[in-house]
Amino acid sequence: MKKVGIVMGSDSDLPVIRKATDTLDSLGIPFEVHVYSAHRTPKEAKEFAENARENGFGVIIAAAGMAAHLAGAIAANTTLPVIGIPCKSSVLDGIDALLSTVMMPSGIPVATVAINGGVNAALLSAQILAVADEALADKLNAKRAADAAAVLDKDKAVAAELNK
Ligand code: RP5
Repeated sequence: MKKVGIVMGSDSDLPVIRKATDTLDSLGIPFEVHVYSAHRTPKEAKEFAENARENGFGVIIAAAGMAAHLAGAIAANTTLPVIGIPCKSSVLDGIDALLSTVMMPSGIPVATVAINGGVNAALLSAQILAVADEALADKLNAKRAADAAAVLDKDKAVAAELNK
């Protein structure tokens, strides 16, 4: 199976990244994590993106906060799909990172998830890999069914308590 590459702009983004790695672990998807910043270590970020396809990655998750240009910078250097996670790390509550990540000009797409959306970034990367992997698609279907069953259990509990 292709790996998911995960890049974060700072180790202060780790709590968001752990949500992604936990989700990938639960689906048995291999991943590799790095701290590469678009502005502090631009050379390393560029090299990672340029070599990602030949290094066995199928999709890249890039997480950053504030003036978050990491996902766009990674996307500029690979044609692998890039998923951006805007991180909440400043006085602007992540709105700065959201706009910086989502508003890519035409030509270099970044698929942007919610602010601090580590789980959905992992699930979207799994869905991308599952296009060519039936076994992984089956796991994703099973997870959706289990998640739905959990919600219906909560419905029963709430209804039993409040619907007199
Ligand atoms: C961004 O700046 C990082 O992705 C992080 O979210 C934010 C703050 O970084 P630190 O000052 O905590 O290293 O580049």
